[in-house]
Amino acid sequence: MVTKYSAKDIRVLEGLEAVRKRPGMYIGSTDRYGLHHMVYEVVDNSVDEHMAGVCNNIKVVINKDGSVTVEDDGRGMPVDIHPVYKRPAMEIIVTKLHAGGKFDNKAYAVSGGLHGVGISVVSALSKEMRVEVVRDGKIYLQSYSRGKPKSDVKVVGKADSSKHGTKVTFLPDDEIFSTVDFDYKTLATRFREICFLNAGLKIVFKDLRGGKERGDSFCYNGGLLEFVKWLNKTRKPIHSKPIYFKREESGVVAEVAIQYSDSFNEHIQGFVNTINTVEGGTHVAGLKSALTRVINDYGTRRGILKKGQKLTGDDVREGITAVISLKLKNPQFEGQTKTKLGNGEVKGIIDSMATSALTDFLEENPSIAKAILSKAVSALKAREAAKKAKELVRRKTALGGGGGLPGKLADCSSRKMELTELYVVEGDSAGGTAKGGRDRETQAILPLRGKVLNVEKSNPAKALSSEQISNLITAIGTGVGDSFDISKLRYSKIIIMTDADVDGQHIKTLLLTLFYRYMPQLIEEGHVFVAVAPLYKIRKGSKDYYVYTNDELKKKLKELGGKCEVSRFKGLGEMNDEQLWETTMNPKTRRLKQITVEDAVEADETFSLLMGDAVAPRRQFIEENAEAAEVDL
Ligand code: 0R9
Repeated sequence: MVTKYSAKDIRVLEGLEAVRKRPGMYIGSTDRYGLHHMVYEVVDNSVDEHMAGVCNNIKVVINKDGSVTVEDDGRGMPVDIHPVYKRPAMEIIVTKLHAGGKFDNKAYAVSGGLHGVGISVVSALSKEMRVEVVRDGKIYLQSYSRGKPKSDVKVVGKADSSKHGTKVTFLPDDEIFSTVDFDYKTLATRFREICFLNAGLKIVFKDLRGGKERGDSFCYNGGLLEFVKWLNKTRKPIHSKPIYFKREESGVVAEVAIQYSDSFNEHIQGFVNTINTVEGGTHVAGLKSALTRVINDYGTRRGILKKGQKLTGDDVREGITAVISLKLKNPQFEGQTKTKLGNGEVKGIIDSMATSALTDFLEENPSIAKAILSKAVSALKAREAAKKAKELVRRKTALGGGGGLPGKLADCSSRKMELTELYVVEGDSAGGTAKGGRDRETQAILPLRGKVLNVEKSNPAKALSSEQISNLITAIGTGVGDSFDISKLRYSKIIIMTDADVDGQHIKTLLLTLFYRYMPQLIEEGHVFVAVAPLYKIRKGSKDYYVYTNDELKKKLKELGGKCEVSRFKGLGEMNDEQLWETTMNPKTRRLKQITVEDAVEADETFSLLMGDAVAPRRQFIEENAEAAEVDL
């Protein structure tokens, strides 16, 4: 039935009620993303205070009861009586929704925060909130519940007159959020990023939840310079001093740090007003075009490039790690997740600014310039070799019959792309079981033997000519890199199915990195999935049941009653055709996790860590994740 609204049904939502009715409009969503956003929103207030030059320390604590406390040493929220509302400013800031987000835009030269909706939204979506302000020798306090004050602002004590700051504690409302369980790593990663982007700002982070106690402290006086070095910690840099510049033009302040490593990939991170522009945008485009031009010009001028030899963008970015951070007044965010900078004028501004800054840098640092050019020239040579190798593969498949598909592939019979799925399966034995269990019409199986070639450490020619990878690429049909063509995609879902152990995790990371590096559009358009394997097997009598989470295990045991044997599910190889079909392949009962660009970026980072040259961080990662790898996916 279609509901029709007439004028009398439309009620103008007022104030924070609107936020509780449509939380997604204000914080993006009510899942874990929105939950963590609540913390960012509060911390952003403190960061704004740092940008105004009056706050150096922020403390964030996840309390035992799951609430979060954020404390800063800024001026303290104003508490004087607001001339229009006749209430203390602090109460207005926390309880009134303000169009455009911030209460007083004048206070901020440039404001951070993805949604920038302000602390009143956090208050509306919290069961309880408490704000304490230290100013002018007094401590002020007000508490709220679901956005409504529980009492007036009160002076609750005296403070040293040199002390000042704001302390906010909030407990997210479990009636609004699907989860209220904060993830330490997610928050810590964002705090680290904030500190790299705001040189000198210190964030102390603590988790006091029972059994999970931990903490970190972030402060980087070197800012972006330290950021690129940190990003490169798992790689081998080819020059120790990063390229660095900070310039202002037409109201845009840009800071850029670049350091090349011996890796074969590019890692460029863009930020606008401290927001991570995961999808890139005009600032990144401007930097890339300047890089290509400047490096080509330098190479030609110095006779490093032969006549007619021209480096492509990919050549000059091979092995690059770069961070570009912009401060600008009216950023326009576009894209699927609103993390792509859209301001058209920015491209030209950054291009011209970076062209002059990079030219200066190369002229002043000839040995670094030489190292970068020699890297780019070998990329050019590898690209030419890869082209030849690709042509060879193409010719081989054209002559090979069977439509050129790899022999290992058990293809499906339907050619209706929208219906078909490719299962990429770890190992020949699980591959065999999957072949037996599948729906032959719509599900194709490609078994992968052993570990997929390490993409980060191989140049493209080697990666693409390895048998495993060329089989996978041929099966998918689209081609890779410049010749990628989505219209040739042979399956609408590409599903990675690996064991839930460390090896499986490894192969999954490798495959995601491969897709991210060579066929990113597959991920962007939602074609890549991971099959979630069950966590436990329950045996009652002669019947087996599979469950995916600890909660489901408890529920199922209760439901079954009596004597049951529970075992940790070890690998796909444990199941027969029918069981594999029921648990991981039947579209009606299976669980798939769709891979997002963020997942791929995370895999890419994990990958560098696992494959890079730095041993200590790799060992730490494996130790930290050994158990997680068994439980996750
Ligand atoms: C722990 C989280 N911190 C905050 O939420 C926080 C907000 C805030 C703030 C100011 C200083 N510190 C803060 N911490 C502030 C003070 C003054 C001017 N601008 C900002 C001042 O003393 O003149 N404010 C956030 C919003 C506002 N203040 C206001 F301007 F809207 F009032």
